[in-house]
Amino acid sequence: MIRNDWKMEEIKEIYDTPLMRLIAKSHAVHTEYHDNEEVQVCSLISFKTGGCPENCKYCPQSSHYKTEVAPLPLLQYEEMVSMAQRAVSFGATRVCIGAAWREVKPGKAFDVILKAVKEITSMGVEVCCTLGMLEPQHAKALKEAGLYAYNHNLDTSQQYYKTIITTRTYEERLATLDTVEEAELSVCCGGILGMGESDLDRVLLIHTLATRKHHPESVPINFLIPIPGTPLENNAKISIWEMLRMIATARITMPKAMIRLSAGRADRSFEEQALCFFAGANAIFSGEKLLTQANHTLSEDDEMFQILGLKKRPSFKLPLHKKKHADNATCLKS
Ligand code: SAM
Ligand code: DTB
Ligand code: SF4
Repeated sequence: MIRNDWKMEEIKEIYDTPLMRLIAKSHAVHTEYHDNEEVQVCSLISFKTGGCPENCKYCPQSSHYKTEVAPLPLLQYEEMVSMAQRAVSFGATRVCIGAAWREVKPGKAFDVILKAVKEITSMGVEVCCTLGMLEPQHAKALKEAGLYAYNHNLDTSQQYYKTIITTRTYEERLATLDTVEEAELSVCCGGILGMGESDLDRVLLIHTLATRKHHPESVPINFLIPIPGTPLENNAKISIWEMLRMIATARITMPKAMIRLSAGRADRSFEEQALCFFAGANAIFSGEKLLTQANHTLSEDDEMFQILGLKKRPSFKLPLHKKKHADNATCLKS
């Protein structure tokens, strides 16, 4: 059953369940709603890299910190299309275009994105964008260009947010999520672990996501990549056990969502990733680079898929339960 009325205490209880019991439960939920041998592969394209006016303490692209990531010229339309073609030829069924912007503004750069969204959608893959805050007219333009999803992370709990970012508010983030939903775009929204937040902050983030009227269709769970030059450069790596608790709790509370094992995968072994998939993660970002940071190579990921017997999830596939209903509807009609 899909619930939107989760109590904080219930989510905390799930999060605190003895680990083996927790992942057994989340695996069962995963199996009920998804093909547990399928993992969606999404490839990232950074249209606008670096020079961002926001001060997110974790981010290599913020202009507030001196990091190795120098601002780059905008990508050309042709470059984006050929990057997408390459990713699709390697099995990606979702392509996400990112921009280090505070918000979308109308103009030439946005027009290039709209054109690329149209062209990449015509390749038969789900296209996602992550461009910062959105006004309704921009969401509408993206939808009209064929955009499937929009990524906009809450990152952490409302209470911890202010210690990580001060150039925008949690409320602004939530407002953009509403705008995305109103434009009938699929919502991709998750967070980051390892920024110094408490277990309670993690539970609160899941509570915020799992009590939305509609759960996000995609929940990226990022693990902090500590970036030299940012205030979080010395943060400790979080343990696999904490990763599993977060993934399992997200899976149990939001059964239909795609749980995306996102940043911070590059220094994790096949064994660690296997546990994450078992606990309910069913999507990854593939390609040598995320937006600016190194990722596993394509051949490493292929080897992992082969060892674990995983297959790449086709695009536009619904969770099993939704599919059951869709099939019933067809039966009734025919
Ligand atoms: N500028 C847009 C925004 O902030 O919405 C989109 C791009 S932003 C880079 C997308 C997400 O990447 C962030 O919300 C954050 O969750 C993740 N991210 C950025 N830097 C990271 C890091 N060092 N480690 C882990 N995740 C990171
Ligand atoms: C998300 O939650 N993680 C991805 C995607 N959505 C856009 C981005 C991760 C970025 C990691 C740092 C970098 O490569 O710059
Ligand atoms: Fe800019 Fe997004 Fe990085 Fe924040 S996370 S500094 S908004 S690119």
